[in-house]
Amino acid sequence: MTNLNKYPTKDPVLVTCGLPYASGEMHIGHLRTYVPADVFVRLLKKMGVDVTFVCGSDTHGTPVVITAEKEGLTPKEIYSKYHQHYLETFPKLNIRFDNYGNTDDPENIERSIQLVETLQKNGHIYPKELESPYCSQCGRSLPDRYVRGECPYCHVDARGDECDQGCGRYLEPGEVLNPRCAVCGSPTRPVTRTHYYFKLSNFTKFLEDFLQRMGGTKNARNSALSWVREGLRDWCITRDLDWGIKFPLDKELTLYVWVDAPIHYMSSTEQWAKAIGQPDAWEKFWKPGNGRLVHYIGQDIVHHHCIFWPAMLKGSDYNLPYAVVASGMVKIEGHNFSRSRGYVVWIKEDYLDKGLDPDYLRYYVVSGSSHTKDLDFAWDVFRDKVNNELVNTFGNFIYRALHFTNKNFGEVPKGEFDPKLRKEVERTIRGITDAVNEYELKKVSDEILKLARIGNEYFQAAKPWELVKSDKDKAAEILYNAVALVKALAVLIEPIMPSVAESIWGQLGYEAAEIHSVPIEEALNSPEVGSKLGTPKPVIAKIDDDQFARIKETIANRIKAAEAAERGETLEEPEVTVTFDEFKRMDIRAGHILECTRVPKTKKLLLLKVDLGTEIREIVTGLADLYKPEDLTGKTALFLVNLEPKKIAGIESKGMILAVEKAGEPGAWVPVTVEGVPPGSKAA
Ligand code: B3M
Ligand code: ZN
Repeated sequence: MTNLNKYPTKDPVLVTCGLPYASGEMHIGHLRTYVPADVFVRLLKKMGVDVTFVCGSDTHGTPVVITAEKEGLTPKEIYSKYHQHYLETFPKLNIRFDNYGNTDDPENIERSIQLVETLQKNGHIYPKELESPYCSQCGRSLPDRYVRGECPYCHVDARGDECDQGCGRYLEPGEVLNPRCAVCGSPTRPVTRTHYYFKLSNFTKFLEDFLQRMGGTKNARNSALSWVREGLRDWCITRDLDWGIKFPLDKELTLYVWVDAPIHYMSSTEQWAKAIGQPDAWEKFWKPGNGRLVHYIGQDIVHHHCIFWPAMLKGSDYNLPYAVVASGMVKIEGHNFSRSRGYVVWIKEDYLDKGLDPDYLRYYVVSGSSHTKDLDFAWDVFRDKVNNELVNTFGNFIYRALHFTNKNFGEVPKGEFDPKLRKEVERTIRGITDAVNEYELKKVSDEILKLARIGNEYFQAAKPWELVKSDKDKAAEILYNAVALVKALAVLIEPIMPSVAESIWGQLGYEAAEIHSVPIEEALNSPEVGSKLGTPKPVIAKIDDDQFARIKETIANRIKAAEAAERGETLEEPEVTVTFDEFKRMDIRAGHILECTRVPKTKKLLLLKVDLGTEIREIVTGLADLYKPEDLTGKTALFLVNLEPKKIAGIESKGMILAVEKAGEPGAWVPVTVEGVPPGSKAA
């Protein structure tokens, strides 16, 4: 049996979210976990629970190394860039962690080493020879995502550590059949080396008991139980990879990323504890006791969180997860999420930069599907949800109630909370509490929308716009109740739409930001007669038709381009014209390349010292895979010299060399060189 009657609780609760790999930008798939987790945290706060919320960027492992190689940067440069991106983007979505660190932080390195050493001391780690794939072509070992092959279970093409297109199983190194190098495609040869294993098989009995008690969603518990019953193999926790935390028992090896990533939940809590000036406060969650660990994750990483992680914690004498909440995945317009096929929604580029309100997306994610089911994101559905559910049902009631009351009374009119309506609010709060206990937040948005509907019907049936002429006291009574419902809606919607709730709270005449700390019971306290109201204005805006059409066009073009690329074609770029003035703004000049050197620790970058006649500039260019420094030194080429300066690999680059791409050979760039012109000569 799982725990009954879980929330509210006096026990401290730590909520964590799966760490995004710092190797790409945030997309809507990420929100499937982060938004519900943030809503859950805000709901617990409203219920008076002592809750802390931590996360961080995952900076190790092959996802980061592979991206670094592609972009010609070091792993550290890559993770710093994307870590910054996540740090800035979460708050813009009203997702507020109490701490957001990263797995390369010193606290995480220290804690990971401590944990591994404890596991070793407790007899859970042993060395064993492992035969794993090596690529002679690339001259390296192929851990995890560097290798692809056939899944030994479902026989679909899989990557080294996970059957990503088939059964979704976690795969051990050396396990894929007919392995080939994911970078160059060559078949591999096996090499033998001593690696270190975690004695997972010793934890079989423990896990079977633990999982039956563990809270959270059924999808997590049930799949984990079935893996335990299939039989657990020991887990290889080291990798032959240059990037990551050095393995304490053999410094030539690196700790597998899936060891130090969840440990960051602990070190992120330590960082939070330090930041609030109570360095021991992390222990109330992580030392065995009554602290509750609640992990929000995607269902693709259940194995790591329900098998490896509790066994690691048990084996190193820490507290165990209280609940694992696993979400379904996100589809885009009915298609499986795929960057390469264009089925993706980038949070910054496609949503925030278009000026769309983050709260609407939060509402979509929460209300769009049951937590453990897949969520389909479709732009038309998005618009309908905003324009119908949010504007017509929720927003309209609030605006009409406040606007009409303000116009006729200028303050909260005289009245008493109708017991029938108050009961509806009580029922809504009960429904929300049940939803929290089931980790099923769609029920929260459904309950709130239902209450808004009740408000609309009440307003419509009582016709205060007529009463105000015939029976002002009666009108006052009705409007008093309408305002009471608005107040309840503001309190209850805050966890899902924090900014919208602030705006309503301000219009009710309260200090707007206080809404975040108002307890849920405040929804039952009707407003004080005679208190002043703020200026009413609509709290939800309809999605603008023109803007919406532009968004859809961008997305449709992206999908078309991806389909064309799949067929090996490039789409004709639509004809774009620039005015002569626009052209004149570009300062293109001949520059003499005095010096050319490789940028250390990068694969693609060259640093040029360029004589522009009046000055010598540093310009970074990504041509190192095509040209040696001596190929470019001494040449005179064309440069755009008034391009905005940009830091590349820590160097301020002021300008760009012009190059042409050979027709039919994507990526084959030839610099535009000129002869017989002195440096600084201007092109037009
Ligand atoms: N960095 C991202 C993923 O596989 C991975 C999560 C780590 S959680 C400890 O979804
Ligand atoms: Zn499989």
